Amino acid sequence: MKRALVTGITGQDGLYLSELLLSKGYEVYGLIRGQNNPKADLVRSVVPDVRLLNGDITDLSSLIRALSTSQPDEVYNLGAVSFVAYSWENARLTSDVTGLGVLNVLEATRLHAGPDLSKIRFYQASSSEMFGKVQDVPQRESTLLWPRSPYGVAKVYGHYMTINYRESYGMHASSGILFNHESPRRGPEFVTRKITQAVARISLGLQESISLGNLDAKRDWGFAGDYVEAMWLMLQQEQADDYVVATGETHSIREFLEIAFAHVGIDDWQRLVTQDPRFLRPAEVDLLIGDPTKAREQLGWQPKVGFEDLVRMMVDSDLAEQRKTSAR
Ligand code: NDP
Ligand code: GDR
Repeated sequence: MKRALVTGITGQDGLYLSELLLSKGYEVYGLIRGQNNPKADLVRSVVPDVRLLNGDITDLSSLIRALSTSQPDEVYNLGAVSFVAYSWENARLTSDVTGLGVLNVLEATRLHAGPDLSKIRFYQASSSEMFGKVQDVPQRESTLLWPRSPYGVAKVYGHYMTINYRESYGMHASSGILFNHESPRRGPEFVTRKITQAVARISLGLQESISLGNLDAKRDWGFAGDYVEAMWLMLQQEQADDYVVATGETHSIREFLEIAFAHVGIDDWQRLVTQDPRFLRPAEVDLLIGDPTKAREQLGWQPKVGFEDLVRMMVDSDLAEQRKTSAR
């Protein structure tokens, strides 16, 4: 039986990845931080077979302890301060967690493995946010990185440190440059879930309108359940490498709004959306569209859920959740 250690277990991807690994027969250990993490119950209810270990990716000794307890064959580093807007207000914290945290996990893994480093495979959650002010359209593995937020800068550090551990120590360390991926488990601070929650509430008469920032930004949105499969596939390859994981399609926030509102029978959605400068960013990433050719050809990976189905899945889930909450 293979063993995996997953950081960021309480997040969207941590939950989907654990479900995938458990379904493949892995023993899964999840790193959870804090004295009394409010999301521990969520993890226990969604994936009760995951064994939770206390630790924080900013704390090297907690990582060494987690590695020693779990003895993993695979380490997936998903833990991060992941909300881009928050990263301007907390640039130092973001650098410590999203940037230096990667170094800690790499170093703890190297120290734990000792001379036989090849026995552990490592995955780093890199991001399309690293492309920022994009230098190629579409963006691919070789595209010059030009991050536009403290989050993006921290991810670039983690990305290159992962490559450096591969090149310096021969570590099986892969970096997945994942484009935005969403699901009913997406945090409500991200634009997709903010919209689908509001659309559900507006259609049930629980909310009047939604306030947003830049509606013209374009993203390459896929389904998180599909993307965690690519993470796993990367660690099953003989050679570690870096891969863009994306759908190859891009859509604006406006298009997302249009499909979400249409799904609940509202066509004149513009009257329900207000723009609030508080949600604008000091520097925006205007356009993301990935070229997933390498992942398709080398990993045999492709997304299964298309954009419109993703939007509808999220609205349906929020409708069900809101109905349940308002019936209480
Ligand atoms: P989430 O924000 O849902 O989850 C982030 C996770 O990181 C949470 O489990 C959080 O734990 C954990 N975390 C935060 N700080 C620390 C810390 N100091 N030590 C240990 N864990 C910590 O993110 P996603 O699941 O969406 O994303 C997973 C990873 O993939 C992240 O690294 C993100 O940056 C990256 N990524 C995400 C993309 C996306 O579109 N979703 C695209 C590209 C990359 P807690 O609950 O305790 O806060
Ligand atoms: P992003 O996701 O920054 O791409 O990072 P987010 O959903 O926060 O923003 C996407 C785009 O929507 C615009 N936008 C708004 N965003 C939010 N959150 N709230 C609003 O009200 C709003 N109005 C407009 C933003 O300006 C932006 O252009 C996500 C995270 O998961 C990162 O961790 C990950 O690395 C990248 O995706 C790939």
